[in-house]
Amino acid sequence: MEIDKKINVIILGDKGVGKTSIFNIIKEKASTDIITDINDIDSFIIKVNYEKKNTTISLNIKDIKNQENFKGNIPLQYIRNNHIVLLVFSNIETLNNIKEHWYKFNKENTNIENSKYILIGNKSDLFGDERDEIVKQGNKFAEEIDAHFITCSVISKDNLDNIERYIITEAKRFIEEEDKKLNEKKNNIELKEENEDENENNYDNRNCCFC
Ligand SMILES: Nc1nc2c(ncn2[C@@H]2O[C@H](COP(=O)(O)OP(=O)(O)OP(=O)(O)O)[C@@H](O)[C@H]2O)c(=O)[nH]1
Ligand SMILES: [Mg+2]
Repeated sequence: MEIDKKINVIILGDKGVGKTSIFNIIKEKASTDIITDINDIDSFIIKVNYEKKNTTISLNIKDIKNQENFKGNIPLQYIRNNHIVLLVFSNIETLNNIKEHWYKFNKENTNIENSKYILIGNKSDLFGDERDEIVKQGNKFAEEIDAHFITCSVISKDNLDNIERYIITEAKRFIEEEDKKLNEKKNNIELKEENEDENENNYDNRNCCFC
């Protein structure tokens, strides 16, 4: 039977870096309309077949509306259960805020172990003289946090397909890691039970020799 795995994806980054524009680009492939939460969060679902695991993945993509700035109050319930985090910036200053604030903010408040990150340098059409530095620093930080790094532009349509592609790759990676952890746990329990059985047998045999 097919199982449905739900993967939550949130878009974080400074005000105005292009989060909603990216959300709308990904939305073009969505299986549902946008659902607006009373608490100012927009979301939609993309369904993806994961044949290897006989599973359908429901990617629940979320965008926070009316965000003021980093200090603005983002309710922590939005941050708790995300398996994948898109960290969006658009220049060196907003990249620094990803490193100093957004990444830590997510790390400190999430309940998900091993959440996956995709670092997105948007507005590549406006990088100008900062381009080389953005690419250098983006690659370095992505390596530090085990993330994919892409630059893109919603305006010039540069590299946009790769955003969805990476989200799907990371969703599969998350599911594989979770399955591996579950199997290891199961194997450990079985091994423990086997050892216990063996000890019991040894005990019975010993008793037998004494009688
Ligand atoms: N030049 C350029 N402008 C862009 C790009 N992406 C978004 N913009 C513009 O940047 C502005 C802000 O984009 P949004 O998508 O609203 O940014 P946001 O991060 O959702 O902003 P908040 O929700 O206010 O935090 C808009 O005027 C967009 O048209 C891009 O790739 N290049
Ligand atoms: Mg927005």
